[in-house]
Amino acid sequence: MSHSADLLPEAIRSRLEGEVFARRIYYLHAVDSTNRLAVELAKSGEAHGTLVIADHQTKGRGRYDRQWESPAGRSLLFSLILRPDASPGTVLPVTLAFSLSIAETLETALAHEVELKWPNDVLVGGRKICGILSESSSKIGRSVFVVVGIGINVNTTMDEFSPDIRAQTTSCYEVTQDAHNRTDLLGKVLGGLESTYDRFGREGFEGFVESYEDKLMILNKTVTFRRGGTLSVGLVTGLSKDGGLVIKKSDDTRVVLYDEEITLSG
Ligand code: BT5
Repeated sequence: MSHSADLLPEAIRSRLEGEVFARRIYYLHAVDSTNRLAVELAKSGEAHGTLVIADHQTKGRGRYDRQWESPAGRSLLFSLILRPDASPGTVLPVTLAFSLSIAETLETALAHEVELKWPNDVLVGGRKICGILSESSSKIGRSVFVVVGIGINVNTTMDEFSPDIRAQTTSCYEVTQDAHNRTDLLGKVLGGLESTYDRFGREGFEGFVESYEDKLMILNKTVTFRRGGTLSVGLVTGLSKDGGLVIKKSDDTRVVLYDEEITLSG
């Protein structure tokens, strides 16, 4: 299989639906991490909306130094450079709004229910199909840039994932048992992200809260989280207007999480 023909910039350009995202494209057959490269390009002044996309990553990044598995020729692996005209506090809600947008695009493409696990996982049947990693740089109260990195498992088969993640992972191919055209899917995903970004600019995150909660698979579920070195348990009751996860603890106190890892209890 030719790894790259379907993701070359000309093919991508022919599928673009929006006007700003991916007007400038850096395509790489292989790179360590599209996020790493996008951060470097953003630091040297690359424009808002620039797309960095690779057919293969040798050191795909997850959160907290975790790894993102990126078998060659199978996935969508890309990063967008954003230059929001707003405070660094927008990084979490933009990431959430983007994961909602990707979930909606995948739901249409796969004709299958797609769910979200706060903050950045997109799941089908409880298995992760897409992960998002946002990295930002700010200057006195203002984001200079945000790089949003997105990995979508498109035509990956189960045996291409390492054994330790197979049980929690899926791909578009595994869901529909059909190969998917990565460029078509990318065009749709980018179109959805651009209109989401525009709407976010007009309305903020508030307008996305209800739709996000509708897809939130941990809503009304008991989760465990670590805060200040202490493990706690509580019920997820929804999202705050700025994207925090609202939890009710057994003593009826309410906490809002912004950065903590959560796991489903029991
Ligand atoms: C994420 O991290 O989910 C963010 C992943 C972002 C990847 C994109 S690819 C393009 C761009 N360039 C980069 O270098 N990164 C971004 P986290 O929530 O920490 O999840 C990582 C965990 O998901 C791993 O520890 C594995 O358990 C699991 N995992 C790894 N590869 C996976 C895959 N391909 N599909 C599903 N789960 C995976």
